[in-house]
Amino acid sequence: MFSIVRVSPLGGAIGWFAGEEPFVVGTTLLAGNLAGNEGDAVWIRPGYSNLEVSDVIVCGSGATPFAGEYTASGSLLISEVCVDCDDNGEVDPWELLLGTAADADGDGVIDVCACQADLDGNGVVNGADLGILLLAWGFSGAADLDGNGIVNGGDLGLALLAWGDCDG
Ligand SMILES: [Ca+2]
Ligand SMILES: [Ca+2]
Ligand SMILES: [Ca+2]
Ligand SMILES: [Ca+2]
Repeated sequence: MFSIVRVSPLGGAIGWFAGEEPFVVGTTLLAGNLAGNEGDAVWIRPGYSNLEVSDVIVCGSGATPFAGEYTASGSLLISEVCVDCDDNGEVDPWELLLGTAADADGDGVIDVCACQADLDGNGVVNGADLGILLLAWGFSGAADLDGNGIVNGGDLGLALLAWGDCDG
């Protein structure tokens, strides 16, 4: 038998207490979870290792998204920030997993955001845009490429990913 505290496609946390039978968590987004104790997104009771995650995205969780042993099949993406570069309220990797957003060049940045890092709009992401981003460091605004409310290292990473000509 098992007990699931809460599983939902958008926001939820899983507690795996005593499953005798293997259980698969498939195609699930766990966004923005915090646990009072440990296992901010998923907690597995010590001694059990039969929880399987398959095509799961965990983002915006506390410091320890997983506590306990689990097996991963399919894809498992764990990231600190729930990136939503197009501000449509949907976590981008989740959109890519579901196929509701396109990423033609497969770099993990959805196509509509390909040129978002071109902050001065001249068709190329280069040092000038980096300068604008650094000026906005610590603030919100257009340079907040991942939409987490602050311009910081995550946005710098996205700008570097988009470096060069805008071709999307
Ligand atoms: Ca999005
Ligand atoms: Ca892309
Ligand atoms: Ca530019
Ligand atoms: Ca940001």
